[in-house]
Amino acid sequence: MIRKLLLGLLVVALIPFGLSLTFSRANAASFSDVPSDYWAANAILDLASRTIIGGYPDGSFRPENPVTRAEFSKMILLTMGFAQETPVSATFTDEPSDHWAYGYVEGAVKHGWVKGYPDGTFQPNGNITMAEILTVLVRAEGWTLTNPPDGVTILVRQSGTDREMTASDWFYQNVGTAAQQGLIQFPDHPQINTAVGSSGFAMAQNDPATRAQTAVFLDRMLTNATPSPSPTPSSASASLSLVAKSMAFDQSAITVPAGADITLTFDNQDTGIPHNFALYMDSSASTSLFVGEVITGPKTIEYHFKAPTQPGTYFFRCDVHPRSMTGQFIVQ
Ligand SMILES: [Cu+2]
Repeated sequence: MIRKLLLGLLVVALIPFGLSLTFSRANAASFSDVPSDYWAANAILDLASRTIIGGYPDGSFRPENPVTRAEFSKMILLTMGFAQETPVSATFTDEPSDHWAYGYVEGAVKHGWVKGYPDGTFQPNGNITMAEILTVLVRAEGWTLTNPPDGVTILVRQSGTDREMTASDWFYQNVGTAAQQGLIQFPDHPQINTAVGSSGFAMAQNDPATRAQTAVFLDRMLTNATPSPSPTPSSASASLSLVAKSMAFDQSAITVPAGADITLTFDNQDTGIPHNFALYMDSSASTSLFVGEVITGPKTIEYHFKAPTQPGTYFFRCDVHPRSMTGQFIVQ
C-alpha cells in the first residue's frame, strides 16, 4: 500500500524554549522510561526541551511505540515553527475540529507536508513508516530531490526479505535525498538501520516507525538546519539591521567600524520563536562581547553595544539556535 503523504516546500524552522543565555537545560523534561543511556535519549530530550514532543501523564515517553499520523503532523508543524490552522470546516471526515490534533493536521496539510486519502479521510490513528517520515522531512526542508549517494546500498525490507531500493519505489528520491542530507547515515544507529554495515542502510518498508526513531530524525533535521533565505553581506556601518526569519539570519556577515557605538535593530519575524543576537570573540563562543536579549517573534528590539576596537573577524550567533544561526562579525 502506498500512502502518499505530502508534497511540500518551505524553509527550516523550529520551536525551542527553555533557553537561558548560557543555554542550559534547566527545564529539560525527563521520562521514566528514557534513561540517560537509552540510545535515542539525546534526541528525545532535545525535542522535549523544544516542546516538540512530550510524554504521557504517567511520566513515560514510550519510545518504542509507533507514531500515528496525527502525532507526526503535530511534530512536523512544531519542528518547522508554524502555527496551527483551524479552518471552520474540516478538510477530512475523520479529523473533526474537536479532535486534539485538528489544528496540527490542518496546519501540516496547509503547508503541503501531509495529505489525506482519496476517500476524504486522514486516518489520524494510522501509523507512519520510516520512508514516509523521511519524505515529509525532505519536503518540509524544500530540498531538491536527488538520488542516493554513490557507493551506498539502501535495502528495503518487506516480510523479512531484503531487496535493493530502486528508482521505481515511490520513496526512492526522498530517501536518496535524506541520505544525501545526512538524515540517514552510513553506518547508522542499529536501532534505525536494521542491517548492513558501513555503506548500507536497510529500511523496513511497512513497519511503523517508533517514537524514538522519529525523534532522532527530527533532531537531525533541527541540528543540521541550513540557513534560509540566502544571506547577503552588508557594508560597514555603525547603524545596522538584522532580520531573523524562517530560523535564519538574513546576513552571514556584518561589517562595522572598529570601536564604533553600534545600534543594531534586530527584527525577529518568526512567530512564537525566540531568537537573539550575541557577539563572541570566536566561534567557540566561550568569550562573549555582547549578548542581546532574547525576543520572541514577531518583535523588534534595538541593541546598543560597542564594537571591538581591534579589527578582525569575530563571531555572532543566535544563542537559541547556536548551530544553525551564525555569522561573521567583521571589524574594520
Ligand atoms: Cu534563533
